[in-house]
Amino acid sequence: MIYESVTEELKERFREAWAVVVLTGAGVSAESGVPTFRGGGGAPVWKGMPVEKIATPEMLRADPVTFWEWYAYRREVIERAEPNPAHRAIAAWEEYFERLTVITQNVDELHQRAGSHAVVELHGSLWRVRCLQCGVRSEDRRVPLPEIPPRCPSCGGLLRPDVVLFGESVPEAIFSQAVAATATCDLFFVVGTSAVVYPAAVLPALAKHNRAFVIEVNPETTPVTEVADATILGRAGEILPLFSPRENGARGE
Ligand code: BV8
Ligand code: ZN
Repeated sequence: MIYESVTEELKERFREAWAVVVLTGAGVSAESGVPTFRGGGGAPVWKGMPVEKIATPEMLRADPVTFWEWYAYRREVIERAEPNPAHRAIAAWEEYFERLTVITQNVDELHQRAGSHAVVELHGSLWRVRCLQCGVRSEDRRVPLPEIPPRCPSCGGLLRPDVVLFGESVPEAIFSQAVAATATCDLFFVVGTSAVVYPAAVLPALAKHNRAFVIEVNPETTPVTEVADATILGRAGEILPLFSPRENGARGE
């Protein structure tokens, strides 16, 4: 069902919920000035290449300079970006519900910067790196990077971002956390994702199967729209703050 605004009925669903999951994609960071992948369906993101081509282990091996130019660019954009009202609204919801889990496809850590604590990073974080030589994983927030491609401080090996590239699997422990939260929630938000990338894209259907109420927030319809109980056509930064627990005070007050 398509909605142009947040109705009283949807606010009632929000107030009544106990265990909430918010699945987010690049659209939740769009109003922070972080470019989306434009529907995840083939639009070029860097030097004419779509995300499906550049965000691959093949690209990292074949052309580490071009691969890392794109990630260095994204790190610079994200470092300058601030969480927007969508990230902040989701963070504020945490104290209102018995359980609130953010499952994000994003690698920008803007949910954490907005104050969210329970964040499942399906695709990792571009603020962590891993050495291809010695395997050491570490946090790396240097902007700009001292060299492209960056090298491991302890063994000089090539570093890679600690993200899940296309063709790589989401770590089992991470995905089962996402499945567990999805299978036991009564309200499931899908915010700012084109829902074409798997396995993240199976989660809305799993939520529906577990009889959660599914609310999609996106300026456009997506494959989730036919699964969702409500698709609110709008920008996350405008829509999410309208579900404000503030009005109702914390539960039980
Ligand atoms: C796996 C890396 C296999 C980190 C990402 C052929 C070959 C190989 C694999 C496949 C194949 N065919 C299918 C696959 C599987 C593949 C896949 O799903 N491909 C798709 C394209 C068909 N999946 C994988 O490869 C996954 N792994 O399957 O492993 C396997 C299986 C078993 C055993 C071993 C191995 C790995 C998937 C993870 C890939 N890594 N990122 C990084 O650098 O970011 S995914 C990448 O695309 C992004 O990270 C992001 O997560 C995703 C894009 O999705 P969205 O977040 O939805 O962003 P998008 O731009 O698409 O959409 C934005 C939306 O926001 C839009 O709808 C827009 O309308 C909306 N919007 C805009 N503004 C706003 C807004 N909404 C609200 N408010 C606004 N203001
Ligand atoms: Zn190393």
